[in-house]
Amino acid sequence: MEIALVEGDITTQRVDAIVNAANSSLLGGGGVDGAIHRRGGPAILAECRALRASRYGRGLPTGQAVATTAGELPARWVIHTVGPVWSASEDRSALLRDCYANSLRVADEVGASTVAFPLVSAGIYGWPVDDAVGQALAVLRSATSTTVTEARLVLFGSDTHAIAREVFEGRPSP
Ligand code: AR6
Repeated sequence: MEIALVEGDITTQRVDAIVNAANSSLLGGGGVDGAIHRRGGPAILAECRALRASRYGRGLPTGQAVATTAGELPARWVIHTVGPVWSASEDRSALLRDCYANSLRVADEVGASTVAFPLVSAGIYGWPVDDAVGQALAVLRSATSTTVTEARLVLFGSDTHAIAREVFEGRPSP
């Protein structure tokens, strides 16, 4: 699997699936979640509501992932995952890695070969960007039993992209 780092907006990516940093309600929010629902149109929310009614009455648990179609977005699928809220006192990184591993598994299930990921938990949920990149790469680099051929980490803004590139290339952050 090729791993690519790009600076940009995930809603414009031409890939089979984009991952959404959602919350357990699956009913939308701010950040990348807000952008995906805004640009993708109401079809995504309608499918999320149906998932709540059928499979996730108590919400999608942290670390899990589930797919809907992508409405008006260029992608075919949106894979919704719920990252953990950053905690300085508790190591929740296994849950963050679960988000990437489970999103890849769902991508396999829907037959998506190219997948774009945002930096899950690194916005409103407060995860430090360098560590969020490290957790993402730990999963993506060790993924062997997936049919995904390209995992694209989409960094929002030049600062985030610069930090991600340093982690990607193994350089210490300044
Ligand atoms: N494209 C790519 N990345 C983006 C975009 C975009 N259009 N917009 C923001 N980011 P966040 P979280 C980056 O806050 O921390 C929502 O309300 C952003 O700069 O979207 O997992 C949900 O409903 C950051 O690097 O997600 C939840 O309640 C990264 O995406 C909560 O926020 C993730 O930031 C989830 O918080």
